[in-house]
Amino acid sequence: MNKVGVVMGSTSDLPVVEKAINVLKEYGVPCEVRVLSAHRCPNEAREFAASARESGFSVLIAAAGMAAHLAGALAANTTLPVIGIPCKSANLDGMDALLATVQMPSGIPVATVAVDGAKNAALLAIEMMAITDKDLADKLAAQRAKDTAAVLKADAELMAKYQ
Ligand code: RP5
Repeated sequence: MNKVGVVMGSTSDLPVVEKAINVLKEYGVPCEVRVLSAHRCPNEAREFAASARESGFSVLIAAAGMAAHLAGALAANTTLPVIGIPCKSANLDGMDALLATVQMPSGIPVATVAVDGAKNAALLAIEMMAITDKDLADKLAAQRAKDTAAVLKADAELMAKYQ
């Protein structure tokens, strides 16, 4: 199976990014985790993205906060799908990173998840890999069924309590 690249702009993003890493591990999807800043080491970030396809990656996840250019900078240098996680920081509640990540120019897409939405970033990456992997698709469907059952159980309990 090909890998998912999980890249963050700083180790200060790791508490958020770990949620994505854990989901990828739960589904048995191999990942490589890197710290590569679009601003502090732009050459290394560019090289990583430019060689990602031949290095065996299928999807890249990029997490960054503040002027969050990492996902866009990676996307500019690869035609692999790039999923951006805007990370919340102290001053602007993540709105800065959200806009910097989501507002990509036409031709260079970044699939942006919610602020700190690391779990959905991992699930979206897995869904992309599941296009050609039936085992992964089955695991995703099983999890959806569990999630549905949990909501319906909570619904039945609430109805019983407040009837
Ligand atoms: C961004 O700036 C990083 O992704 C991080 O979210 C933010 C702050 O980085 P540090 O100053 O904590 O290294 O590039």
